[in-house]
Amino acid sequence: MLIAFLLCAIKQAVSSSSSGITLSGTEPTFIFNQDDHPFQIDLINAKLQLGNGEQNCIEYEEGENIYINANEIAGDTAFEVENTFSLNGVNQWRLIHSEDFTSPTGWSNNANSECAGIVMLGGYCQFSSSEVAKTFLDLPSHSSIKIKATFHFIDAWIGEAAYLKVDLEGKYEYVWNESYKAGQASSGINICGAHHAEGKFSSDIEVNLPHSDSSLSVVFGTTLDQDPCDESWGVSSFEIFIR
Ligand SMILES: [Ca+2]
Repeated sequence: MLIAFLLCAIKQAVSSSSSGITLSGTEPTFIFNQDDHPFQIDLINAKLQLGNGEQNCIEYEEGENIYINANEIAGDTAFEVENTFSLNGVNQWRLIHSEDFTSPTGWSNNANSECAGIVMLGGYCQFSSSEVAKTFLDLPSHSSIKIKATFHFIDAWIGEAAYLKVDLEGKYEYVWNESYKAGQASSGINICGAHHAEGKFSSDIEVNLPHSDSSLSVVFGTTLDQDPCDESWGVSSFEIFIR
């Protein structure tokens, strides 16, 4: 009697179809009964669970979320997240834009150059007193923004300042600035441009801001006032993150 009941239950839960195996009936379970590596697929109230019967490694809720419980996600292809990626309930930063400036486009001045093996927007004999700006449109929904970049001080700066401005609710705000004096590098190394040593060739920029607009305008500039072949600057590794 018991065997007949089990066979009936299995027949109800698993029926073959032209394209594979169909699980049907109430809360069906498909069990891979391997002694050292048990595995089962459960469908419970439209939630699909994959695991070993005690712990689920993947749960899928129809129209809702996929939960992955794994120590490591690896593969030969990219792992891609289309929407918010959360860890322990905390939304993670998503990189939505990255520029290496090998072919700058959309900036108010798209000049680029290479110094010390680094390709940058602007650079020696390119940028001095003028600002360079770019507006990014159609950003995905977000409440915070993070801008990362590397600023390069080149040649004869004498205490002038570099800055990054961002359009926040219709008003440009200074969100980063830093100054540099070439005199502090009198025994320094000349690594870019003219004969003046670079005492602070690279300076990292990282700013986090409350921001929810679908567009973002950024402006890099300086208080330099001389020829760009005497004192200049560039920007590399520009990235925008949201969450
Ligand atoms: Ca130099």
